[in-house]
Amino acid sequence: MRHLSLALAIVALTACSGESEVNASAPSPSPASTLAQEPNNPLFTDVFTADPAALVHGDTVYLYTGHDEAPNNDVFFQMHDWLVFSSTDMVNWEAHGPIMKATDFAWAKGDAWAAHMVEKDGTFYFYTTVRHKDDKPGFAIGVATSDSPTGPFKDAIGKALVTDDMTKHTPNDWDDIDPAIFIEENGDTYMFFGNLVPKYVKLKDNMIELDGEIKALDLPNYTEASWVHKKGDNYYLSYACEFPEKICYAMSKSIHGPWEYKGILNEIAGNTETNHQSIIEFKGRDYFIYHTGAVPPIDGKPSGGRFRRSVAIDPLYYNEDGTLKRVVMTTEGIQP
Ligand code: FUB
Repeated sequence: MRHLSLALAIVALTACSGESEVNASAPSPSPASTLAQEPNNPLFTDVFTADPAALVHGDTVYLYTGHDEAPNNDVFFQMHDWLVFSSTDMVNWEAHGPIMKATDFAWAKGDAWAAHMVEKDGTFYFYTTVRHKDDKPGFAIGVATSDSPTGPFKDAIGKALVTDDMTKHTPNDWDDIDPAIFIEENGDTYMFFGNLVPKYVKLKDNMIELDGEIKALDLPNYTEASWVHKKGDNYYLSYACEFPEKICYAMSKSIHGPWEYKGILNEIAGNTETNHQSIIEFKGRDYFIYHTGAVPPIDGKPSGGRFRRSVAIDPLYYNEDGTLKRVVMTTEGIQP
């Protein structure tokens, strides 16, 4: 891919200068020549990936992504399955292929939107957004399980965990999307989700049933993409805000809030108006994982963009008081 970028840049430079041949003896600027280091963002250029959800398991990070397959950026999302990649250094990634398709949920029509993986007692639980069949129209949340982080995953309950008719906060049929799971140290587990109205609900110990009512939260400019993590005694709820989407965040001393809004964590990412973040600590460093539309046209195909997104990673830094420093999105990404 880097070679291809270089070739494309040379072709473009030649075209702009009106020269008909590349002068092999002249120094030719390349994308890499503007960087001090190799470009590691986006992570993958042979497949479009979106909505990252990373799971740290032992000495490995498993990165689950949506899979953008829209033929160009004029059509809507075409997302049929979810992919997984793994790394032990956040630089080198191994692709393991799809873990399941949206239609593996027999009750789902398709639309493999954002998901989240957690592990409990040796079982991997994959919570995800899909479009439900017409008996319960609208987007829904399902849960699938496996004894391996790379799957295969199977529907754990044979029906949706959350359907559109279970919440009435907005008239939209896509307002129950983007599950994000947080497991407390005592094992209590909560699922955050929503579009326009953020919501959360406790899960039973079996991880596959709701335990109580779905509650709405009040977070400024909330759009979607909740993600909850904890550092020290601070809880962080980050989310896509406004549209085009930035990533904003709030902090609390309890999973139940109150959540204090802290502002923008990441600005609008290049060439896509959605965003979706994942925040992890791995081997003593903190990471912010997101998507951009930054893949250039390859082999004459349409470039990355709003429906052809690509996952990227940059470091995340905390201030002394626990607040988060604004993310700096880079082309270099994570270096060895
Ligand atoms: O990828 C489809 C949808 O776009 C996700 O569910 C949202 O978070 C947004 O990224």
